[in-house]
Amino acid sequence: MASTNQGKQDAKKRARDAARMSIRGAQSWTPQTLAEAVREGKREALAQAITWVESSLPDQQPHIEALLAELPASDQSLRIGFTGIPGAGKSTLIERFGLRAVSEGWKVAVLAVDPSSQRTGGSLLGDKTRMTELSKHPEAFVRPSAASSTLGGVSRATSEAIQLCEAAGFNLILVETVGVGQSEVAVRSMVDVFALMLIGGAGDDVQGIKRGVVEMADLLLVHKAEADRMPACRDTANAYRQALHVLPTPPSGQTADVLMLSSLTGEGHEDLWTRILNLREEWTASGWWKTQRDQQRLDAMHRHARQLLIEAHMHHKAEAWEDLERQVVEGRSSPYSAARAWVKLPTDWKR
Ligand SMILES: Nc1nc2c(ncn2[C@@H]2O[C@H](COP(=O)(O)OP(=O)(O)O)[C@@H](O)[C@H]2O)c(=O)[nH]1
Ligand SMILES: [Mg+2]
Repeated sequence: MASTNQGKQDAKKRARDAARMSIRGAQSWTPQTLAEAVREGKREALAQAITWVESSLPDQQPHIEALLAELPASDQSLRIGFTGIPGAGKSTLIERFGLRAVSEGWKVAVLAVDPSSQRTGGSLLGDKTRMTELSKHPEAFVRPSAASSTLGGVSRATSEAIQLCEAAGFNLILVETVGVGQSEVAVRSMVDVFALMLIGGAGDDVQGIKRGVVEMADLLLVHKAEADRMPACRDTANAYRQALHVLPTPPSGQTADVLMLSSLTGEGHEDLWTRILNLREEWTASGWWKTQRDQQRLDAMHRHARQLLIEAHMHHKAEAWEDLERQVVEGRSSPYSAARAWVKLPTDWKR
């Protein structure tokens, strides 16, 4: 038993060392040299920096902190989140939307959050191939989902990835997230404008749309509105327009707009772009733009604190965690007492 444990420990240590090597990268970056290269807009450096912030290794944290301290987010950027079930057409829309933006001089970064990617082995992998034109464009940067064990990890990495992209000079940040649970909430708290994508004609139950998600959205996009799908899309759009009237007024003070669009024909894209720029203008004037960003910075701080505490404890007390889990499963301890027992263990706890 003891030797198996020892073997396990050795394997874990080897895996940790390998992870550390790949995070530091082939070049031995320091936070300062990496920050400098990101500021110069070097893509490999930006990719490497995002890999750093995705790391949850406790001894990487000081490097990450030093890196982020050198690279502040920008107040001049525009951050837009797109959510919707798989197949709603998010990636297709983002590619078209992004290409249009670069043609107008924006520098576009696309980030994806997919909490299901661990289970499916990376369901967003196809996106990179689908956003083929955008990912090849010199004024764009496309980063597929980080595979992380927890949603906390994915979202933490994403909010920092936004900051890094902005420091690298990207001023339009597009975040794609699969609408399958908490990821929408996480992404909502990172973007200025949040769009929910619907497919015309499909029922709410099919679309897996929850009222909570509709309430978070600034824009509802009835997608794939073209040709013989138009009547169904019109019905869906009208149904949502009516439903929105009975929902509470969102904190922005503005009821969400419902737009119909197709990324096949491009119909409605002009309207979407105008609507987003109008929202920015209106919310800047009303003060909501700044209020929302201030609140988001505080949310991020709280999220980090929770995550760092858990990670720090897990690093030192992983075995105790497993013991306590067993006690809970076997009914020898209640979930609450087990959690308390774990938190109260000293960090230098040894079996
Ligand atoms: N008819 C139609 N199909 C579309 C449109 N946008 C995307 N699609 C198709 O819908 C499917 C899913 O698209 P994708 O962008 O991968 O969806 P995602 O999973 O939400 O990212 C693909 O087969 C696309 O070609 C559209 O505007 N109209
Ligand atoms: Mg996609």
